[in-house]
Amino acid sequence: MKTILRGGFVVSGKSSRRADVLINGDKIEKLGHVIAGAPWDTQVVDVTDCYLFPGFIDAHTHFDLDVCNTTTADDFSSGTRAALRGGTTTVIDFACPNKGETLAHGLKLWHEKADGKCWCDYGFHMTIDDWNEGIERELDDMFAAGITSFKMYLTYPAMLLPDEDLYRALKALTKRGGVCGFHCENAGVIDARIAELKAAGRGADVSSHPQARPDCLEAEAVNRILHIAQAADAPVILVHTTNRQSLAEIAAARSRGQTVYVETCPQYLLLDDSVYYDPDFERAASFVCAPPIRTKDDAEALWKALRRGEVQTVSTDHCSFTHAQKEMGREDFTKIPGGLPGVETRGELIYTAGVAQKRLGLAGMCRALSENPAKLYGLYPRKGVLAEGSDADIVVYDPNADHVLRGAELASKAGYTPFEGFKTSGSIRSVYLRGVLAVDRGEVVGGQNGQYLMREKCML
Ligand code: DUC
Ligand code: ZN
Repeated sequence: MKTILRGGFVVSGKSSRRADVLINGDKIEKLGHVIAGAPWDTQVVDVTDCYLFPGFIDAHTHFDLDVCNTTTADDFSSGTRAALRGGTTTVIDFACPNKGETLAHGLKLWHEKADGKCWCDYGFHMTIDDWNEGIERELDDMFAAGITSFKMYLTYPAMLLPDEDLYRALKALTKRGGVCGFHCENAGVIDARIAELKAAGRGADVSSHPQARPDCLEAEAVNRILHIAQAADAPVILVHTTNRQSLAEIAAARSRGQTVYVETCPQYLLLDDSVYYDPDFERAASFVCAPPIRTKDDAEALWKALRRGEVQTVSTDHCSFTHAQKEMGREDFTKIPGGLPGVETRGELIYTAGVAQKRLGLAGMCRALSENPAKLYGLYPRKGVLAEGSDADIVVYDPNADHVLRGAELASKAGYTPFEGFKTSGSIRSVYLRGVLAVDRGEVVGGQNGQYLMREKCML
């Protein structure tokens, strides 16, 4: 059975053009003016005036993750179902062994969590929160298992590595052609500020959360890892980058000749830190994530950097908790589980606040959500582009079908969205996963057919 999507604008990282798309099985067979074949073996779908994007890739999700004595609201089933509704046909989640465990154990655990449950395709990054000869030896097994990207933390005692191990690990990864993402926040000073805020009687204020973790402590960690990477001669990825000061550190490293890839997330582009000063605990706590949401000025700096290609990817850091879970921190802000739902709303938010508001072109959106993550994480050109021979992962975006985001209508088990009441410009009409209609006007019609993706090395 073949399908023709007729009359849409095919968007790429360079431009968009009116073209029909002929899907044959799970691949794109042809782009251009396609003549329908025999009516009994070709279905024609009218997508006149819609934009056709390559399926979005969310390279930063946390499904079924234990955090703060609880587990994220979304597991791989609800999380990938939500992803598909948002036009995301591939997620890359962070496999996360505990200190003292092997990488192989972490990988096995993540396969057990994900295999057979996913509604969209999926891969894993591997978290490195321990460093020794055994882990170094395991790196080759990770590449053989299709894992070419890793993550290290500069904060959280349970995850933190000392500088000498960050350096050694970066060298070992670079030697093998791997890339590593970093969560950049200074651990020690944040702990000291938390103690100060509690001593001042501010332990139950949600606004203590951003005050404990100011932008300068993210920028300090960005600066430190960039200098360690300079010494190790290693490329780095800075995940969930939030602010102007960090961007200045990145610009300085690039001017020294370093390779730095930068990710940001919709919450840092569209929201500002006033959300933490809402007197309603439930509302304020629902925005707690690390790093915290910054100022309007920081958001404008991120948009500018995204437009200029200085920020390459927009993923979500989807790490969802219900309001009931956030209640755990009503008396102590450090016990509010950190993380926001986002996998389901990213495409419409970036289209609305970016493309429709003329902060970003269609091609820029395509690069940030599809093409660049595919190249950075070794999925290109199977994913990330609508081209002959690529997987037929397609988002049909109707720019005229505005709607209002409502948490209660989303598939995520979080039960809310940080963008409640947000009026979108246009919406996702349908989503195809490897040639099969998976979402039709908001309804998930596919099955749990997500495939594990073996990834190649970085090609960005
Ligand atoms: N930040 C969060 O807010 N949640 C999960 C992990 C992270 O880095
Ligand atoms: Zn994260």
